[in-house]
Amino acid sequence: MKITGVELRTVEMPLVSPFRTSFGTETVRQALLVRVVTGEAEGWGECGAGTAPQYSSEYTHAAADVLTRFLVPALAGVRHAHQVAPALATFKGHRMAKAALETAVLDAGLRADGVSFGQALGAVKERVPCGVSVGITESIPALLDVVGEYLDAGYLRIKLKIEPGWDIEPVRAVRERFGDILLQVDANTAYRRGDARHLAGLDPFGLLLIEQPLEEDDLIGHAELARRITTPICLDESIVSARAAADAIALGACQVVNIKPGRVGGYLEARRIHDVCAANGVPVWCGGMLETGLGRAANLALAALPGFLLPGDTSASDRYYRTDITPPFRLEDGHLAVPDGPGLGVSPIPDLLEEVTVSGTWLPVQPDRQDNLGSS
Ligand code: NPG
Repeated sequence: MKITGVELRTVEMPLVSPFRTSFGTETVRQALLVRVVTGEAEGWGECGAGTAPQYSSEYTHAAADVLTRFLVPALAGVRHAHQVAPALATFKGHRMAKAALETAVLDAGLRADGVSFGQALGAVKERVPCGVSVGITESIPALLDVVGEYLDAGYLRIKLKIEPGWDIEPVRAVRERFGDILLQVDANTAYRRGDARHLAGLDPFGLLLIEQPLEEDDLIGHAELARRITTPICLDESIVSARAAADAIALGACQVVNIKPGRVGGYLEARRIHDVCAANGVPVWCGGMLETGLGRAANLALAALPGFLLPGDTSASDRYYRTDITPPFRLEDGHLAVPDGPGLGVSPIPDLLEEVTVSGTWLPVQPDRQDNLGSS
């Protein structure tokens, strides 16, 4: 499979409602889409980076820049998705940009071979149970309304975003109103080691987990916290690779892992993390970064692997966007279907994609020496 070139496209899509977390509020999702063109097929990848470096150090413009200057040129000679990460390894960091590129190469290869993402990754389910992530709201009554709507829609698990000043009381209110639902919280690094006693205040509420309470480089702090609270700790931002997952587990820093392919450099590394966690008896679930239908399709395939034992942040298209750029993913009985067509199994609808595109660049991939010798 020879890669002819790569198109980078920035899209901006209004969210159906603002999404507030401890690191900021998003009202419009700015996403960088990557289209890889080969002689046989095209493939798509979506970069999880947001407008500003607040969830991680990556952001859309930086991702476009590193792809243009370094990552796309390094594809010369790459024939297969498994060769992408080694070809990019000389460049530090930028995992979300690397993930988008690897995903697009993988998608092109799988479409050419008529194999779905799910088949390629080792999916064992045709549909996956879905949760929903609920942002910080202006008041507790407003939160209860939002949670009630999501439960009525059929979501099987609720995740509440928390931060200092918005933690125990919202959790208590949701428990009191909705009883024994599957409930978890996500702090996005908003707490410090000294907050252990305060966080133990969440213990009586029987949460599935607390996600990333402390800073991403504080594995020891998480291990200490795990000894002081009974709510299981799940790591997100800290887990940037299979080795990081193995270290966190060995240190006792987490009992559950959130896998986001963008955060870890792609679906191939995401699968390795799944394998490490499964080997250690650690349940995993699939996180989300407000993806369009393209990223969602791939996340659903990953979430269908056997170690994904908890519902993920893989919500239906209408939880995010009035109009998605792919045919919408719809919740049925609390589940989303795993696409089974070749590659991602979905493609952007050209007119809809055009409407939300704010910029685009075409980057030809130079043939390398091997190409000139005629190998395929
Ligand atoms: O359903 O896609 C979704 C959102 C889930 O809460 C969610 N994502 O911190 O995990 C997170 C958060 C996020 C959103 C992270 C945007 C990064 C970017």
